[in-house]
Amino acid sequence: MHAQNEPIELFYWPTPNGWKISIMLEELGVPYEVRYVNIGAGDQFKPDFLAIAPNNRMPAIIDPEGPGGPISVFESGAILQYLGRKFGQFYPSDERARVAVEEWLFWQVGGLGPMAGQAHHFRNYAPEKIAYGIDRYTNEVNRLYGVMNKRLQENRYLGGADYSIADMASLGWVKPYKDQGQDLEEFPNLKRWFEELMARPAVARGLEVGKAEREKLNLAANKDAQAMLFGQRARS
Ligand SMILES: N[C@@H](CCC(=O)N[C@@H](CS)C(=O)NCC(=O)O)C(=O)O
Repeated sequence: MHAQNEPIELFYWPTPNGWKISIMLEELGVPYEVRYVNIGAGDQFKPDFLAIAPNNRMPAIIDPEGPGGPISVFESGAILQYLGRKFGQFYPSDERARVAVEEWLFWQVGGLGPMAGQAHHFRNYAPEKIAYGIDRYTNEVNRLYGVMNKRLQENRYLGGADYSIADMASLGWVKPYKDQGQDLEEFPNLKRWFEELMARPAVARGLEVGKAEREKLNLAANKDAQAMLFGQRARS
């Protein structure tokens, strides 16, 4: 595996999108340093962060040992691919296997993540309980869980036979399944996958990163953080 001498900087907050990268870095066992981006306090709008992550969303990384010099990467999927390519792990180089991993990686980034995020919002954070929004996103997450469950009936992992960045991407979004109104008993293959992954020591370490910070923020009760995160419009 490629050696990493200087630590990778991880711009991070402990949420499902942040966990993808803390898990990957723990799985790789490469040195990294966490730079907390407290999204409830507005750190995502600081100019230094926007310079590497123009979408004002974490995670992002800076690899001081990038190709030809330091490189920054934003968007969790792009970060997972970058790290997988660089270290030659959890992202197969065989084209067929790679395509399967990419299918499920993009499925998570474009589907499971946004839909589960909306389910969290309408179920747990919206100031009014809007039945239409709750039902729409709870049902869509249920459909997506069904898609994963079917895939995992014939494949041990989402990408196929091997554990990959596609699994790391989805795990953090299944972890809060109760907040999405889901019951894993309905999805036995997904439950088997979830329990296997949660038992991996590197996954446990990745999920621990910044846990205390997350508990301090308590978004459901923190009106200032909600004002920072909800109702954003274009900024000049
Ligand atoms: N598509 C992005 C989504 C990242 C994202 O939504 N991050 C959230 C936390 S889970 C965030 O930074 N929110 C800050 C904000 O809403 O201002 C990715 O996969 O990296």
